Amino acid sequence: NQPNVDEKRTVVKSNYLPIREHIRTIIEEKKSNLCLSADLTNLDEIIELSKQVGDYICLLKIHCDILNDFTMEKIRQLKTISKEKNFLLFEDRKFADIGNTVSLQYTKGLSQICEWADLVTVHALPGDGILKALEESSKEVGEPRGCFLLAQMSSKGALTDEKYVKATVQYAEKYQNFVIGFIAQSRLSTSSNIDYIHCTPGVHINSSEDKFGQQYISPAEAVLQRGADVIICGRAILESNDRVQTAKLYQTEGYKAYQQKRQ
Ligand code: S5P
Repeated sequence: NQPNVDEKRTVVKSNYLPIREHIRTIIEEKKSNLCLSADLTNLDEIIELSKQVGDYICLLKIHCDILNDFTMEKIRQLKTISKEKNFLLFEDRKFADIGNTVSLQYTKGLSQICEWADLVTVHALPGDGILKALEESSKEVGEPRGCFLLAQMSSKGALTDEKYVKATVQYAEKYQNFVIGFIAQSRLSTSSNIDYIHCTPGVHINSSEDKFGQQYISPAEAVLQRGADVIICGRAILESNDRVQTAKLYQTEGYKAYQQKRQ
């Protein structure tokens, strides 16, 4: 006998912290505000990497549509590691379609994202129906789910001007249970006192840009000047000579700034 949706929700309430609080707790417990952006094309490699660096990160972000070897069995293995190592799994899907379509993209297809991704990214561009659809779909699984709204992008020429950012924040406030924070390049002012989690990508110590318009800042700048809670690092770690040591370095740098900011 499968529990019905309401029974599943009761289980959620008793077993899990709300997701925003959960992330803050992980950050404090593990002394890490590092999100590793594991932009690799092989899920076996991500699984191995997550075992090696899992202790030093609070979130693991992937792009499941670039994986050559995606299977639900493998993604469940990654999920098990995320629970053992206490980080959340984050699919950077950047949903950007009408509500009905995103809800299908979220729950169906080969990757069934909603089943395993604690967090996803969503563009505000289509209007707030996108959030209504994703939130409704997320309630069908027996675990808490949340999203980050993309408010500002790190890439040169991004069209996310002030008016767009303001409207994005308003959507976040309307769907404050599902939208747990923002992908942003600055601290966004909100009219509520919700402690939205701000994640900042485009973080690299040794580089200032890539050849396609990505723009980088240091972990300290991201946290102290731009107001990030979580730093998102990809190639800075993936392309280093020693991924584990470099992850530790970004963990240390990021958390030092996080503590400084919260004092
Ligand atoms: O504005 C953004 C938003 C995101 S989610 N800029 C970004 O770079 N990202 C993602 O962060 C991007 O899709 C990639 O997965 C990661 C940055 O990778 P890096 O290798 O440049 O650190």
